[in-house]
Amino acid sequence: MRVGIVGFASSGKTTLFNTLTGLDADTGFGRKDKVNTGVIDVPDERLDKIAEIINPRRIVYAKITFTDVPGGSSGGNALDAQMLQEIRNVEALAHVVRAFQSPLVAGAPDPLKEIRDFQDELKIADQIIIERRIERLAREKGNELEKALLPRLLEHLESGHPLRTLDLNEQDLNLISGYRFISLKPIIIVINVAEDAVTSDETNALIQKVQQELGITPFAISAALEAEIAQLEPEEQEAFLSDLGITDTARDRFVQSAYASLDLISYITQGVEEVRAWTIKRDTHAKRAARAIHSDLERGFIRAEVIPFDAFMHYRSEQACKDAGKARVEGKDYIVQDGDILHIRANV
Ligand SMILES: Nc1nc2c(ncn2[C@@H]2O[C@H](COP(=O)(O)OP(=O)(O)OP(=O)(O)O)[C@@H](O)[C@H]2O)c(=O)[nH]1
Ligand SMILES: [Mg+2]
Repeated sequence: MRVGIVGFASSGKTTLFNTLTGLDADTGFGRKDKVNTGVIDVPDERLDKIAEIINPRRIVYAKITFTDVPGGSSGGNALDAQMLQEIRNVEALAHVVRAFQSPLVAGAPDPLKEIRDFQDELKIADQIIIERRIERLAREKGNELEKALLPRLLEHLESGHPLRTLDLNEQDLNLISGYRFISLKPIIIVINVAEDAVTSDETNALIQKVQQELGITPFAISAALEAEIAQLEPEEQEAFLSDLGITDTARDRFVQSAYASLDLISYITQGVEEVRAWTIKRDTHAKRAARAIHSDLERGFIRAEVIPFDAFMHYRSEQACKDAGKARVEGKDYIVQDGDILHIRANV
């Protein structure tokens, strides 16, 4: 999955990027023009446990590619054409909001305003595209379905709502997929707080407020502190975190929070060659889920053979699961569950 780290200047995007990827991109003032990219494995104990049993040649974790997209200041044209292009290319957004006092920015932080302003940026960018398209469609022959749909999108944006809160069916989504609207993308809000404020009352109040206003549960972190911790050796990291009363690294917490708020799950494929996780949206049916592996598998989908993870752990082999009646054969409409071990049969 590709996640764009977005937000206004000096909110701590690159600091968060470094924390998550373990890389060392330049932070601080005047580093606005560079887009950073890094890939991480999504930790998944289930893969390790299956591998212990079947000893595959390799384990392939799901991956998240982070793109750190610089942004301008709130109030101006924060996102130029190149930045918008970068954002269109990702599948989900992590919006970093500054809630710490910064020597680089005058005045006290105002995270709620920053959230509202950035949400507006996303909506306006989409609105401009839609308005232009509607104008052109008025002059040209075009798809009638699209002609009917676009004004609905525009109205939703004009009344102040991002496209992701509009009820769109699969046909609608297919019609507009080429536009890669940015207010349609699922979003995580990362509130970057001062080192001593991760669990403060003020932070908790802010989290609640954002939850009420946007229906999104934000994730609070002190990126600068976590970036320092991420530079330590693994054993030191653990000791340091447990001193702070934190059990997981920022990366682990971020990934968990991202999967929960983007409503993602993983299914697993296994064999002597590899044990591997594939990320999909919750409530995806088996045929569509096959696309994560290859679009040919979706096109030629015949059936899915399913073993729940817990059954595999209990019976410890595919054959034993079958003998115990724990392996099922499912059709294209089966809703894939988190941790399902699948064999997808297809005509390819
Ligand atoms: N005190 C404190 N400083 C932070 C924190 N996170 C980032 N900073 C500092 O804020 C400054 C800006 O951080 P960056 O990560 O470069 O911000 P950015 O969002 O990438 O900024 P641009 O790329 O210019 O848009 C750096 O000096 C960081 O060290 C934090 O949690 N607490
Ligand atoms: Mg930066």
